[in-house]
Amino acid sequence: MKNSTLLFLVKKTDGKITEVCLAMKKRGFGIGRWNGVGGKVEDGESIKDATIREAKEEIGITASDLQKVGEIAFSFKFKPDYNQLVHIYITESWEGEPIESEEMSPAWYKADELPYTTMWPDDIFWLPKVLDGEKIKAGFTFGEQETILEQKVEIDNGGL
Ligand code: 6U4
Repeated sequence: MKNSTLLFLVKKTDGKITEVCLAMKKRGFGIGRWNGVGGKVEDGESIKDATIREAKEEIGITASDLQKVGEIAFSFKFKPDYNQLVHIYITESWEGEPIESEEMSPAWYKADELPYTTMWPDDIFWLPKVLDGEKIKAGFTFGEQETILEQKVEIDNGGL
């Protein structure tokens, strides 16, 4: 399965995540959905370097101090080319302000008011756990029209 990355910039208050930067995907895979920033890992590139590169390309910031919070295997029953293992990170550290690119348009949301109905349908099953400080390992299988056919979400605070 090919590797891809997903990064959420977060702001904390008293140690708790209170704000999350999402970005609207303007083209291609996932168009019309709010999500973290990220994309495919290129040959010879480390997963962390890919995460930093994609964040720069998509919203113009230079992220550092990435915290790995999850891994999710996505299978698309009718579009196996889309199958991917997504490596998920959060960070409170970056340089620059998120800005719009050709690919994505960023916005800040309160952590307890994320627009789950215009996000990937799997997000509601794992992102609240991540924002609560848990680490997860998960798997989702999508059917036609990106509906969830199967899912498994495990808390994995030791393994990542
Ligand atoms: P190009 O070829 O530049 O359009 P690239 O930016 O490399 O592609 P893209 O946009 O295909 O990659 O990356 C997919 C992004 O979507 C990654 O950040 C991972 C994320 N992603 C994929 N399936 C997801 C899902 N079911 N739920 C989710 N994020 C998903 O929240």
